[in-house]
Amino acid sequence: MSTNTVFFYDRLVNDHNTNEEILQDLMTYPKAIKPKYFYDKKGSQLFDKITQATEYYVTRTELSILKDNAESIAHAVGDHTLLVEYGSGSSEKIRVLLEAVQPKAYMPLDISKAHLLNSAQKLADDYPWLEIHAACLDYSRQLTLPNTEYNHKVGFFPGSSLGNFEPEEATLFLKRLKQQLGDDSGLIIGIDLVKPVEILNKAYNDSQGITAEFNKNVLLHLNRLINANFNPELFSHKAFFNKEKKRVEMHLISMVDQIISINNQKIRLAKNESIHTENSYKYTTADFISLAHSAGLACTQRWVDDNEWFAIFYVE
Ligand code: AVJ
Repeated sequence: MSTNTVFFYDRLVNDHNTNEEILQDLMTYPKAIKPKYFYDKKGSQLFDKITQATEYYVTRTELSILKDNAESIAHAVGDHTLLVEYGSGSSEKIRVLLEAVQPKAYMPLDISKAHLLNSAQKLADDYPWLEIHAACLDYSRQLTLPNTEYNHKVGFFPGSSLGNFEPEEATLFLKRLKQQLGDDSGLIIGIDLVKPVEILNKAYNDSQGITAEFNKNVLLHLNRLINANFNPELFSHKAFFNKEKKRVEMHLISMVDQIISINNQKIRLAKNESIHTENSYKYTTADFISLAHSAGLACTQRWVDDNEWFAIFYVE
């Protein structure tokens, strides 16, 4: 029996503009699908499976940094806090922070409604003392946070999801986070660091094919969202580290010449043509500090693992 209720805010807008934007990205050359569309119910489940894959060091490494430095992070965060998580997914990492920080309230934000509700309810059961405000929304859009009584807001943006943005977009995004969180705020941000290319390539080409399935699943999501008829079996998964741009790129490669119908429009894909589905930018510590700086933010602390594969920064 649960006595701790979750306040829920449904703010996901899937409007005409969204569909137009998806269509535009598929009609320009090179074709692209924004990575936020990975996360339908199935996609969120597949992502959770990726985080368990041996080759995908990202989640495991970040979690170990959180655990090893929980006290120090809690000290940076301070008291009387509202923790706001951008892209909360299964809300697993936050557990470490909840225990160390003992915040007043927690506000998970996620684009995937079923996943968000599930995770928030589990958390409410496990932490009866915690006030939870869950908001289903697309955090890449302009937004105002649901109103609460807490002024000291600290953002948690884990997993290196910042890497999905182009560096210029990332700067604007960090500026916006600061505005959303207010004057008396801080930000805990997880950043995947530049590392040897073999490790990166393996992490996005796991041997069980989970990442490939995750990549192809975006097509099934679009089929429902914009009434398209993609057949995922006619695409192959491609992921590699682009050294010049310091990013892992994911693509879906059309294995045949084909025509996709989307509502009453037709889109042609040549054999071997790519749909670019994700960039995952990797940063050096210096790169990230200067990115934060360009957003008007200062990095006051950094926590890393022994290999320096991943870093968690506190920015103010
Ligand atoms: C959730 C964006 C951080 O880029 O590593 C994992 C997504 N894509 N495997 C990442 C992802 C392929 C992930 N982020």
